[in-house]
Amino acid sequence: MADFISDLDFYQLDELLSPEDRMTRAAVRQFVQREVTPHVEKHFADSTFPLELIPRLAEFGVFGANLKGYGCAGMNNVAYGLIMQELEAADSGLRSFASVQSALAMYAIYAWGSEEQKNRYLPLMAQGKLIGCFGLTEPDHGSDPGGMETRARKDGHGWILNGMKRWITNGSIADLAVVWAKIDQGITGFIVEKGAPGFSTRDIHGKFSMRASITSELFFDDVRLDAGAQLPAARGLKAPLACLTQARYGIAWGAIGAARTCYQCALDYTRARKQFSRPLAGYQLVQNKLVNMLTEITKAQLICLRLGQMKDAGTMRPEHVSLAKRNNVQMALDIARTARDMLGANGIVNEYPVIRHMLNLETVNTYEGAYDVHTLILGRDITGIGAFD
Ligand code: TGC
Ligand code: FAD
Repeated sequence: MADFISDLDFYQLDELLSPEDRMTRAAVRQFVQREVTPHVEKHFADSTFPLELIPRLAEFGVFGANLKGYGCAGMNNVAYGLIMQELEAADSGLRSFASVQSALAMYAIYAWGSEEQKNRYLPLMAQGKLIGCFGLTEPDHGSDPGGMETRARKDGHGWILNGMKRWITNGSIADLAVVWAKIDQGITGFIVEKGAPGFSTRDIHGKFSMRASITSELFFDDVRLDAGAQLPAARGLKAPLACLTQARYGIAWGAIGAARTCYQCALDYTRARKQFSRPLAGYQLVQNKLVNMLTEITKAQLICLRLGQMKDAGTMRPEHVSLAKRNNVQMALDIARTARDMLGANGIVNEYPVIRHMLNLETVNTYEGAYDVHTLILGRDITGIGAFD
């Protein structure tokens, strides 16, 4: 089966990338084509995550790629975004694994952890020898994480943690969970290691989306934690939300990868498939769809490149990321749905990657701030009036 991984660059944005960034992208793209796409449909069908890829991803410096020190690659944010794009060109689940490890679990420790925590966990996480997950969402609190019910109470020098998290990527395969909980002073974060008495996980089955990704529930039943398990600088909802900004940044780039694959597949298919007198690509209605796809992908690429430059320059605000995540994921989902239609009956089988991407993107549109939550974040930013409740 062709992989449909494409190098679409209609506006010659490659000219704006450094040679090092282009080399990083080329290496990850080649890796994805050789070692991921040949097997990803089977993982999606079997609902398994390709664990064997973890050390290989670490060799490319993927985990914590844009963090400095502690064994991390210290790449710039454009290079990090390009990596996310190549991973998601194969499957959103692969990008999600890297996002959760890097932008959520590692970043939480990097931004809010003690020196001891950073030295203990980050080098091993960069090497893929320790896997992390990030527990914010609860069964009754998704878009409103501030309402969380998971609680930690002081017990001598340590803590006792009780509660539950749901929809947690990498949950059951993680060696450590970054868990957000309420204490008397507000919200804070804890590092809970696998095997801690009272900590258990259960995988969520029956997903039609993100099947090549593990999604779990986390349960905390009187879990006793040392004082050293708390992230000392994590005070208030701002701490987990700052991690989300990092992950949303990577998703905005990643979604372009999924869109690119669907576009390339629709282009190749309609050029080859004849109906009535000529190839489908020779009909005006089909060309209109292809041109709209190309236009939207090009706009998304421009948004991300500028966003990456602003992130590197330190001028990026969370609202800038909301615009990119909201636009690019909706764009990719629209392209995947249109591509699915353009393939006709072949659009529903796993001989082509389109329906897998389409189903995955339904999740990507929901997680890390649903589409309408980003609408409200941006609405509040431009009007000064919050419309959340
Ligand atoms: P709000 O009053 O807006 O904010 C509280 C404090 O946080 C600050 N802040 C942020 N800081 C950094 N980055 C952001 N994105 C921030 N958003 C807000 C804000 O300035 C304030 O600071 P301070 O100093 O004044 O205290 O809080 P709110 O309760 O009104 O909530 C606003 C809302 C709805 C935007 C927020 O709760 C939200 O983003 N909800 C969506 C939840 C979400 O995205 N969950 C994702 C869970 S993780 C996940 O899905 C992983 S998927 C796997 C993968 O990534 O691949
Ligand atoms: P809800 O908050 O119930 O929202 C449902 C709908 O209502 C959405 O369309 C939303 O836009 C809309 N809505 C909500 N509030 C408003 C409002 N005020 N005004 C108008 N409309 C509104 N979470 C983690 O913490 N860690 C993870 O690793 C993680 N991984 C995930 C992996 C998968 C596969 C999935 C599906 C989810 C994952 N999540 C994770 C959870 C994800 O972040 C939440 O699903 C998401 O934040 C939305 O929450 P919810 O599903 O409870 O939807």
